[in-house]
Amino acid sequence: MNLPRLFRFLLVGVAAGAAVIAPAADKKPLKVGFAQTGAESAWRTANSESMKSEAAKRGIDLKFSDGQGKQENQIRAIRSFVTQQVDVIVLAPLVETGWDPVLREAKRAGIPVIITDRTIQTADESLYACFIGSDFSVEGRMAADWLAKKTNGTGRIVELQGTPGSAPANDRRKAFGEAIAKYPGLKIIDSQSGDFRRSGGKEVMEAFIKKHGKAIDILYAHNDDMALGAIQAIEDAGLKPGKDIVIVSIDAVREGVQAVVDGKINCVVECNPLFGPKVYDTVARVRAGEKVERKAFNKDELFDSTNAAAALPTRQY
Ligand code: GYE
Repeated sequence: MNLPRLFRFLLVGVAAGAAVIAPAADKKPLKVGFAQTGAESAWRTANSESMKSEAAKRGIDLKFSDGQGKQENQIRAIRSFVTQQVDVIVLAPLVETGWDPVLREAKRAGIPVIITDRTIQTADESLYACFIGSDFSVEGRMAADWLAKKTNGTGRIVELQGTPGSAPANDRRKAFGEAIAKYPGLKIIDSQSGDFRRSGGKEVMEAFIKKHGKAIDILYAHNDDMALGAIQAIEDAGLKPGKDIVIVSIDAVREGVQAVVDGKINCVVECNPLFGPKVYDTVARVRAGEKVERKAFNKDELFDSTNAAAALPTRQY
């Protein structure tokens, strides 16, 4: 028996003994460790806020770690959650691979892990309890289908990818590429990462315009922040976003939907970040040893000129 497990074993023994004399000991707040990727986008800010405010509402003792866009920081955070003996670990994994060793450490310590937001690739599915987030392949397909319809299946596309190696960048790229392959007139002429950041979107779009000039008909951005950065680059080049270049992006943060209303983005596919309540419901169930859905996907919509203005006042993020 390793040390953490022995410690937990003793704790359970002590708790069981204490329960006889002090049943209130059971009321200890749930301790949850959340390893967040960073603060790269408006989506991320809304997601962190949802996780924090919902924890406060439920009296959960939340240990929040901002990974600052580095996997090694997230790995360190998980290790510290194990040392702090949290009840459940929640991980929003920056990238898809490289989690097995640290997840094994959590498993050995008997601490369940819930993966949220982005999926991971692992050979050992027993390393996490479940996944909660959006289906990025569906989002990529929704963007492609909308585009194919609006452009009659023709146009030269530049693509702004998210963080390299992340599930949303991988899935949004792959699903979009497969969907537009049905339209021989739609071609991706360039594709680079803007790291899901507004500054990245602006820089890469400047480079695209320098390289391809007027040959760009369409921009597909893996998130709104990069699209908003790119809009600045497009306007700086004397072009009209939404007209000279058709823009499709993903997230539907308030500023993104506003840009649709303003005619600068043509379509945003929703990716809802407000799943704090769903995560903590699941934390409680996992903690109680109940069976939970292996993969729970949020339902996402799409906004364009037909419905953005009506939706804007009710956007929550
Ligand atoms: O689309 C992007 C954020 O993982 C779904 O990460 C999330 C993505 C989101 O930075 O804005």
